[in-house]
Amino acid sequence: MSDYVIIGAGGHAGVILDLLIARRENVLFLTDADPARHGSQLRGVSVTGSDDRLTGLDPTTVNIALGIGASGTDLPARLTTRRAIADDLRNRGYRLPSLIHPAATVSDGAVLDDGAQVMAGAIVQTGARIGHDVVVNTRAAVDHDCDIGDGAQIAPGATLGGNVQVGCDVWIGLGASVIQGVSIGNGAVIAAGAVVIDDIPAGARVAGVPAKDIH
Ligand code: JB2
Repeated sequence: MSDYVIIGAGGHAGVILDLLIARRENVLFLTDADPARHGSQLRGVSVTGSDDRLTGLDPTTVNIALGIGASGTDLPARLTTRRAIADDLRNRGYRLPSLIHPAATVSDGAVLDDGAQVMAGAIVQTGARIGHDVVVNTRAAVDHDCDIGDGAQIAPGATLGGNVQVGCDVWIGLGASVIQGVSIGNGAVIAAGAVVIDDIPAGARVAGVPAKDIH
């Protein structure tokens, strides 16, 4: 059992807290930038204050779990900000271990970088690389030999075929599908339910079946 502090106390943090409890880790407290959340509790764990609550904690003994997710209104900027928060914590000496829910299926032949999070029901197949601070959310599937760039998020129920290359800070929306072998450039946003059958350039926003540019 390791000690953890969760950064953020909204929806994503609740899911991360559940994951850590399911793994029988010890969550000391949560922090949140919003003072309105201070003093509240999630599953009996206190939201004690903002990130200055980390001051005085020994980074060699306390792990950090990033409990901030992303929403549809401010993508992909939110993903870049989230990754900067994680990097700042690493620069201050904190560890952000990769986290796998016990009800996820991750191949021994997959590689998860620090800060990667794989939620309940998700599947990560052999040969896949899941980058730093990536979220493979509930029931998402990442098939063999996919490469998921740092900070990307695969929303619940999204499906990637084999050997899909996903850039940094890419958002793949709820239930979207990406056929095998496609490349998606950095910062692209794939809308919920889209079906991607061609390469997507960096920064593009696509939606529909098959997915088309919506700029
Ligand atoms: O730098 C920060 C910081 N920035 C935002 N430090 C700390 N400690 N907290 C920060 N926050 C806090 O994260 C905000 O004040 C807010 O309380 C929380 C984000 O909560 P919210 O529920 O708005 O979103 P989320 O990021 O937890 O979840 C989103 O992304 C998930 C992937 C939602 O869209 C979820 O539905 C989605 N599953």
